[in-house]
Amino acid sequence: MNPKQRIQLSRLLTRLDRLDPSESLPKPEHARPVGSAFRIGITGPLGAGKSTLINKIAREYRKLEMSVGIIAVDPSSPFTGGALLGDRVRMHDLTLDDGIFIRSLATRGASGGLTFSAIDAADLIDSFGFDRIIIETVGVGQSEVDIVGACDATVVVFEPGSGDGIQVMKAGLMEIADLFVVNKMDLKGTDRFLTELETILEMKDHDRPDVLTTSANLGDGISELMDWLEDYFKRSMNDGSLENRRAGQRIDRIKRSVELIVARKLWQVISPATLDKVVNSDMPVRKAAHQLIEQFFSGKTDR
Ligand SMILES: Nc1nc2c(ncn2[C@@H]2O[C@H](COP(=O)(O)OP(=O)(O)O)[C@@H](O)[C@H]2O)c(=O)[nH]1
Ligand SMILES: [Mg+2]
Repeated sequence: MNPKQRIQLSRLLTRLDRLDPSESLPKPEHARPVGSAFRIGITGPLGAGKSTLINKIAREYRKLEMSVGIIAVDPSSPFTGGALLGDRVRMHDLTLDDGIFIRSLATRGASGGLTFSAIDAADLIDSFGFDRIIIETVGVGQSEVDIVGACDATVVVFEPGSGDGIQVMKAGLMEIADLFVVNKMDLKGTDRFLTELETILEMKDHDRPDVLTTSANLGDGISELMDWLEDYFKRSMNDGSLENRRAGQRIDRIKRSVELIVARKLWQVISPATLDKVVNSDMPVRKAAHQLIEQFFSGKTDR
């Protein structure tokens, strides 16, 4: 990616972040159809080593002459200023590479929440011709889980000895993970954690995700992780599961877009006075909402 394209992409991403859901972003020059990049969603608790892993993965892709777009969804993101200094230093040489593009999303954006902006951002980066897109989220909240669930492969990273096992179940990470990575294998307590994870996985009734172990800062297990990712990509492309998964994601996004646009339009035509009247009535909340919606769809609005 040349400096001019880099600037163009950065500007479009900034515009995207401020876009109203009913507007569309202009198509960038020479845009490639969206969907060519393989998208990897990486989530897990803060400090598990996700950024360190992503750094290593990105480097491996560069060795294979593939370009990588990285989206970090984290209010305290290490990829921009203001965050953890150590992380920033780690990412530093990556940011000087032409084949790497890094973007942080810390705000909710205008266009209907973090999930929406993150996936739209991935589309945009994809259209600029990147081969791989990696999205990092701190995966405990619902929108973080939604984001990585909207990728082609979902990787959940844990560090042993932090009592995360229970969190896996609570946060719904079991359901979305295609792969569990147990990082920091150089630390104590890894065996116990692996046993605990196995126990949890055995209780699962649907497809069991694979488990890999790494020590990201030492570079251990990275080549196995790369093999897994590329193999997963090939496999899901060949057996049609990638296509199915993307089709389902597309339906979800279109539905969500419709909801956002309808809500936006509704508040444009229902006047504050009408809203006031309903708010100040004794009507139950749900009934009040129904009344506003009926008014909207009947077209008998006051603006
Ligand atoms: N001992 C050990 N520390 C690691 C490993 N991977 C990452 N770390 C350290 O763990 C801390 C958090 O890593 P980071 O990648 O920022 O975690 P994130 O919050 O999940 O993105 C940093 O100080 C890393 O250097 C590992 O495999 N072993
Ligand atoms: Mg991080």
